[in-house]
Amino acid sequence: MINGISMRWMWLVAVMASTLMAGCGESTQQEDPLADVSVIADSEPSPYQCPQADAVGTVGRFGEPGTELHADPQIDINLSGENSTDPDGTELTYRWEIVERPKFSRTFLDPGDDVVDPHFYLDVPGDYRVELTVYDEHGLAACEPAVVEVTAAGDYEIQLQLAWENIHDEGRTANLNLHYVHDGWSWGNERWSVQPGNGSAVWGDSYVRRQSSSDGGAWPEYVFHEHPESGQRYHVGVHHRAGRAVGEATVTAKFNGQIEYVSAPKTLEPDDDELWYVGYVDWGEEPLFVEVDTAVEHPLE
Ligand SMILES: [Ca+2]
Ligand SMILES: [Ca+2]
Repeated sequence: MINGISMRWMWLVAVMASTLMAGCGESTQQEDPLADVSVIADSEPSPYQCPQADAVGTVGRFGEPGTELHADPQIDINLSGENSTDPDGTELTYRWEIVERPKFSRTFLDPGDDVVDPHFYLDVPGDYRVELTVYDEHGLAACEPAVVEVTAAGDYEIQLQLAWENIHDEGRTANLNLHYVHDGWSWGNERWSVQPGNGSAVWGDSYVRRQSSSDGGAWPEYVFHEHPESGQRYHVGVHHRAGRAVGEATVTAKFNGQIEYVSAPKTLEPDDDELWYVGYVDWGEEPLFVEVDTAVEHPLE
């Protein structure tokens, strides 16, 4: 028989043991909050509760915060984990990770993966999934990670992508520029083309916008064209700005989200005078991309 006093002693020893084990975790977590999670998790009963991760993202600077976002490519997603909480009231640390991204994406969390509110750039159209795990002061991980999913759409009637590799670059990057011009007008016309000197245009009921990376690096450039005019023709070109590395360019045309045309890779030398006339879009009942693939005289940018 175990009397009442022995029972109370056994209970006290058990509580002291679990408190000591938890105390070990607390004393070492300062060096690495991830290292001793298993120690805490295995100690029963734990006096601590796992924190709750909460993550939201905002498209650009003024969007509505959410967890399932739709955005144009080439815009920033601003993340926030500030609504994460710990039932024990301890300070939290943050660990973000981009766990899914589209092919060719090179985006990263800026200024880092361990701040409460990093941001990242949708460099390529497609699906992104970001997870946030928070850790409390005892090193205990969130019960489950919080998730933000982003679809960088591009479900425009006409979407053009210019991507390129830098070759023979000796550390330099090629700066290629995508051009798109309404039929009947010259390359570089300020109202009837989009190019480095003109980022958007309204042609009839249609709206055209050009997106490019500001760093001149090997990130894709895009033209998005909403509501193109039926029966109209639009020309597509690529210019390699002078004084930079050689670039090997590929142009892709999507109609209504489906790939319609992919060019063969094209090597472009730095040159001020020539533009690679890739081809043209004939927008009608059955839209076509017609390849031309020739060099034409290039206007000033
Ligand atoms: Ca806790
Ligand atoms: Ca460019």
